[in-house]
Amino acid sequence: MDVIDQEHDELETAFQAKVEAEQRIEPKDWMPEKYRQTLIRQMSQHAHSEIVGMLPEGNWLTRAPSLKRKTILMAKIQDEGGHGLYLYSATETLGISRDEMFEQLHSGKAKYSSIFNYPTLNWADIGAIGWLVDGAAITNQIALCRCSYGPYARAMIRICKEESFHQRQGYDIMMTMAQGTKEQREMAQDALNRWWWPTLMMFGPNDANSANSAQSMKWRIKRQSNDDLRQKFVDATVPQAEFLGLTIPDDKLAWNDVRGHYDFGEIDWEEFKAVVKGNGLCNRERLQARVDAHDGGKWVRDAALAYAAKKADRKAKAA
Ligand code: FAQ
Repeated sequence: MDVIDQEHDELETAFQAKVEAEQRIEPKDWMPEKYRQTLIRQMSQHAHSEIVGMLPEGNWLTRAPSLKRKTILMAKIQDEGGHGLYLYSATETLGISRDEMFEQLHSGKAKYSSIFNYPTLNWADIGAIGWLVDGAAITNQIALCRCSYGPYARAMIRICKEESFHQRQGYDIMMTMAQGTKEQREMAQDALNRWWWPTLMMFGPNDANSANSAQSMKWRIKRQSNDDLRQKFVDATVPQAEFLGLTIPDDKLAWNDVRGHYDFGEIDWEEFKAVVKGNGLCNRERLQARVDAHDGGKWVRDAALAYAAKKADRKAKAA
């Protein structure tokens, strides 16, 4: 082993010891290149999910059933945009530019959550997204508040607080509809039928098929496995559905006294793979909307840069 290799091994051992001692890794600290790349992958995909996630809900802004619901939905969607911005900023601390991240999204190289490739067909879908999708997001993100990378963990704390409001606003819509007319109850049930399984897919493949989990758990980027988080979500959500008087569309769903958890049916992994590959119901539409927004905003970015250059020039001349 040459000196450089030995030094690298020592750095890596010290890094792992720091992680295991629950000390946070900060942007200027030494980190293994693969740790940096794993974080860039996960955090940028998370940021993309927040931004793309604004689209299915944005679809209902002009058709919200009251001014109050419209105001709440507008605030919720703006929060998601804010989450994207904190996450892009946190990812930039790892040495990748925002332009590169957008390029990866627009070229299809970077993924975003499969859930946002499903359509929002009726108003109850907005309730189901808040209740189920934000509910699943919080379950996953509470664990990420203890992620070993400081900027990601800190961003998650505020994001979780906001997601908790989102989950409640979704549940409130579902409650109103579940207690409403027969048609409203049917809309609420239909939304639950369509969003239940895609929500369970948000947690990713089963642990046995999760390519990144072992390493990410060792580095304490991930603190709980995909299956453990999915189970936690199911256990928390079943009583909420019962309270609404709605039926979860899974005939294998049953409380298991021995395990102390709900058993549930198998996810359609072929559907999951197809959506992640880009062949879901709305993949093309979602990506095109992002590309169009980016292209449409070019003149604003150009103007901001020209203004900054002009100001810097004036300052230099005055000095
Ligand atoms: N969709 O080895 P693993 C939200 C990919 S935010 C698409 O288990 P990992 C807020 C995965 O990237 C929702 N791809 O991967 C909101 C990997 O491929 P790669 C987003 C998926 O990273 C609410 C491959 O499969 N939340 O909802 C999915 O260890 C309402 C193998 O998987 C986050 O991003 C999927 N569902 O674990 C906004 C949380 N699952 O990259 C608006 C942060 C897996 O190697 C409205 N992310 N893949 O090519 C995570 O916690 C993790 O990245 C997991 C996946 C748990 C998602």
